[in-house]
Amino acid sequence: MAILSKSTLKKRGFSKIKEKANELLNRTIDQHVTLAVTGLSRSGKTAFITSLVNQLINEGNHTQLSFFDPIHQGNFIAAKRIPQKHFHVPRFDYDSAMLALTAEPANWPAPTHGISELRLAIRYQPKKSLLKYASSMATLTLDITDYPGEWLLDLPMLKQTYQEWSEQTHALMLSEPRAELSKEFLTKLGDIDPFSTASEELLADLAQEYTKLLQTFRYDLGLSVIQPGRFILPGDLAGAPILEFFPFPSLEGLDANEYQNAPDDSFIGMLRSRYLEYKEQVVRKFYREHFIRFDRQIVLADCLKPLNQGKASFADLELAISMILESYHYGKSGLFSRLFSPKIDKLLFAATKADHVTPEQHAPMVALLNQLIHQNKQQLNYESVEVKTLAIASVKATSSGITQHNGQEVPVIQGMVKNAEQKFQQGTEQNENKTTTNVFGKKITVFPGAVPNELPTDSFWQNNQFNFIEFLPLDGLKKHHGLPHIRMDQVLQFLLADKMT
Ligand SMILES: Nc1nc2c(ncn2[C@@H]2O[C@H](COP(=O)(O)OP(=O)(O)OP(=O)(O)O)[C@@H](O)[C@H]2O)c(=O)[nH]1
Ligand SMILES: [Mg+2]
Repeated sequence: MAILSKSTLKKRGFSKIKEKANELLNRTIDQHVTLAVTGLSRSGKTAFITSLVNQLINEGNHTQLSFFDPIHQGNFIAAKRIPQKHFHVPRFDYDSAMLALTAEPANWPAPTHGISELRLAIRYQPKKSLLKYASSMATLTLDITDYPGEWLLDLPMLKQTYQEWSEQTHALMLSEPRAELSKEFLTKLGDIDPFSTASEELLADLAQEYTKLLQTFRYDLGLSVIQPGRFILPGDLAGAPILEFFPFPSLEGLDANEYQNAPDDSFIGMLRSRYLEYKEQVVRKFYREHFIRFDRQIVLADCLKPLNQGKASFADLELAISMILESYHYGKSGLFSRLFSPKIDKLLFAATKADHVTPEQHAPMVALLNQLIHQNKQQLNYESVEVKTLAIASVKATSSGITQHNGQEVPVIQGMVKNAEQKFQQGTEQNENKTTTNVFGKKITVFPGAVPNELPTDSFWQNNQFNFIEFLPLDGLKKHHGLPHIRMDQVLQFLLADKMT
């Protein structure tokens, strides 16, 4: 039997104590963050999560994260993907997103339609926290959840009866730009006796028509206030009867008693019970099962597209943001706090696609987003939630520079145009001589316009036109290199740095 020296025994004893202390501290010190990423469809959630994961797992390999203290101060060690916590929630498809970005020619990841999750283990060296006495290495587990911002638009429904919701939605459908498109649907509803026995088939057809209208509002008119949000992004509820209802226009004039006593199998009775079921089984369930678990939230907003699409689209974004904010309205009187017990302690609002504009426009972008968020500041009470706004590009697709125009220096950006194919077919002046075989090779240099630094007024809309162009990702991106970005390091600093000291 080998005889161990006194010093070896001492060392062993010490490492045992260290192990025990580490175990204890791992249990007591919070080393887990659940980060939720949301935003309306096409706001940039998939690109954002892909970039965030990419920056962390490839740190040191062409990454630029100098404003993220754990890297700047040298305590970041490495990060890797590990199996997610909830097996019943779809996995965030990082690999497909990276495949699209690194393809030749490069492309954006495909749109997603529901909730997904991804888990990272981040190794770091504790320098300040108590952990440094116990271990030279600690692990921060980061759970990231991607979910459609449209789902948050449904929160206000929880405090509305079917009648109230119908009245409010009807009013919206009577005002432009929705009115013209809604006419036919509203006329059809006007012909129905709400107390007559419902036909399931007719209900299903009308619900489908209402869903189509919502899709047109969102995708053709660029409007943001879509209720119920699940109708255009149903996730796993696609085709379920719980989504087969719609607002009924003429409830205002109904006798309250008559409405209350409407038989369950009447049109109004069926619509009302499906509405109630939707609130319970879809809206409330999402908040109960997912939302209350989130520690930190990032809300992404594409303010440039609504600016491009004009006054109505921008006004609708304003309204949608105020509806989304209800989920973070933590005041004692806030609906949300009364219904649930949220625990979010940091909330980041990011204006995405900052690479669509020249760098000096980033400050107005942030100012504009701040106004969108804080215009009802008096009513908003975030209490213990720390809030920040940033202009970011998760995957930078342009380069910026200065050009001379009429003897003056003009800031410009350069990138590959996304829908060059359409422009080619229309035969715009620059490309008349080219063929469509080179559609993805069209590089353009532009000054896309100035971003207003406050909410645009009527006269502003009359005098200004925006032309923020969509770009393709840069060619030549590599799977194991950090993706080019704008301010992703500041995002990480705000969301994670305090957990890695
Ligand atoms: N130039 C640039 N474009 C971006 C960036 N992020 C997103 N985009 C553009 O915005 C589109 C939508 O981005 P996604 O990340 O798919 O947005 P999403 O919120 O996940 O969209 P849904 O899955 O449809 O809800 C992309 O296809 C790109 O055209 C960015 O950082 N820079
Ligand atoms: Mg997506």
